[in-house]
Amino acid sequence: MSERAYTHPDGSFRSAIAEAQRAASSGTRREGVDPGQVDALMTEVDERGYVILPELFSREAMLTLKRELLPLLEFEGRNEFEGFKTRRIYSVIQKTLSLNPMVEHPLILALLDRVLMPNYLLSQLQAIDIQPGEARQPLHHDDAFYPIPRPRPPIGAAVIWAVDDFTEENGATLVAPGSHRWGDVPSGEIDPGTLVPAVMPAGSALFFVGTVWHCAGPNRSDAPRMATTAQYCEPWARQQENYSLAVSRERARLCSDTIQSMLGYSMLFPFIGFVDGRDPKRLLRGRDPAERNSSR
Ligand SMILES: O=C(O)CCC(=O)C(=O)O
Repeated sequence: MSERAYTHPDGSFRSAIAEAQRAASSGTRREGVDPGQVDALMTEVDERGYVILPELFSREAMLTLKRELLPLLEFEGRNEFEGFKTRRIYSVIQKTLSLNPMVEHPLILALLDRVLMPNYLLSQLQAIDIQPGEARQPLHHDDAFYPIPRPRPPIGAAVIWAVDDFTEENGATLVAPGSHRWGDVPSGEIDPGTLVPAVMPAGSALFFVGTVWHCAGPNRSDAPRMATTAQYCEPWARQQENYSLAVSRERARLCSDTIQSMLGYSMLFPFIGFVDGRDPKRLLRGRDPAERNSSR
């Protein structure tokens, strides 16, 4: 995906900030990540809107993760979108830190660095366990709730991690290749026959930009299909999960600096995200200025 194509063309304030921040971060190299590999993956993302990253975690790691997540899967979905035969975990970081290595996997961060502005945010984090007999989820693209007409740059990006093997039978995510370039299309006009299942072994990741149409496939197998998913958004966009309320400060302190930033303990300088006129990360280091003032 060419960054240039997604640069705001009007020379506005926002554009100037974006340019300055991109320039400041252009020297950033994610530890252990080959920039050539990222270039090649981004070529695929540019062409199709998504890319599969095989086996970033071991099958054993996924089995351990599954054991951790199963007791937290509390309720069935409440509508067609959540899936009436699908169980989800929300507010994940408040409940377990076991998804953190996925959220901040270096290769994922290296891709996000190319798609979003620095200090991008975590928008939501979930586990999704699709039970046998579940129907296909309604088609959607993840940044559809930002009311900005398409075609346009993505406002977010997402990763779906296969905790179980993803197969055509058990509900592998279905993606519409090239749909990130579409204008505003009613979902009913999309031919389901053109959707491609993201078949991948456990521990693999499907990375896609927020403009890609996709959905969970129907689970026609006799076993559940577990995934985790992290969505990220531009630092100027509102997060879907309200992390300042969903994740306590004590819990955020247990996270890495990167995840703290993604939860919202960061700023898009100079004016977005401040607390008491300064970087909110101070709240995790010292005393809360709101507490200080309210104690007077
Ligand atoms: O579980 C999947 O494969 C996709 C889920 C999804 O796209 C969603 O719930 O937004």
